[in-house]
Amino acid sequence: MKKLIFITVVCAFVAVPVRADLVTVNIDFQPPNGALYSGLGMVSDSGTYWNPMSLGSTSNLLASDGLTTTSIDVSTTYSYYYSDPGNDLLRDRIIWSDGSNHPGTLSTPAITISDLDAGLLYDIYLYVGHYPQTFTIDGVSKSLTAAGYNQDQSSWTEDVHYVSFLGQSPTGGGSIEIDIYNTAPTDTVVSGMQIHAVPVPGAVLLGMLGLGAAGIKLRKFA
Ligand SMILES: [Ca+2]
Ligand SMILES: [Ca+2]
Repeated sequence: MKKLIFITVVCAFVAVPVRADLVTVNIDFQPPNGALYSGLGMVSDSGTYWNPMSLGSTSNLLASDGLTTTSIDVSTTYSYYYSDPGNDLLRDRIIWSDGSNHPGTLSTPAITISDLDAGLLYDIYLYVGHYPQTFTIDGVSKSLTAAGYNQDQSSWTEDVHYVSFLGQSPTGGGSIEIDIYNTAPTDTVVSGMQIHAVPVPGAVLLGMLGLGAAGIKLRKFA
């Protein structure tokens, strides 16, 4: 019986497609030394750590546990930043151009995520306070209407406080590019981003098949 339990445990570990690199990386875009958000986003992940990021690029971002160093790098072409009172994620942002109103201003790509695992898919969540925005990934555009700076995570609503792009496939080089357009006469901004790795559907299927095969073997042992 002990042998059977041992085999069951081993097969479970082999079959379930848990990967150490299935991480979530959170970024709070803000001025240098801004008020760093700590808490949940809208991704299904219990981590509460958010990497602070201002202009330029940041390498080897920490996972949402605040401890694990990832390979993931982010660079932006934003050129300005600003902060208002409110929720620590939504209240501060980086801005395309000089912070005045720039209707129709386009930055391509505004954000480049690189050194991703080309064998995984990624859910990308983008957060903004106050300013309506349109984000585009791989030819698909999503808009948010934005609300004030003060609402906390329990009130965040898709297409108002954030947009999500699920199951994005990186390029062969491991990159995902994000464009930003402003659809109203307002600043082009971003306040936060979550990058959440998910297994490709085929890997899940293989895992289930593996578990099924293990079950057949176990019945033979019994
Ligand atoms: Ca912040
Ligand atoms: Ca922010």
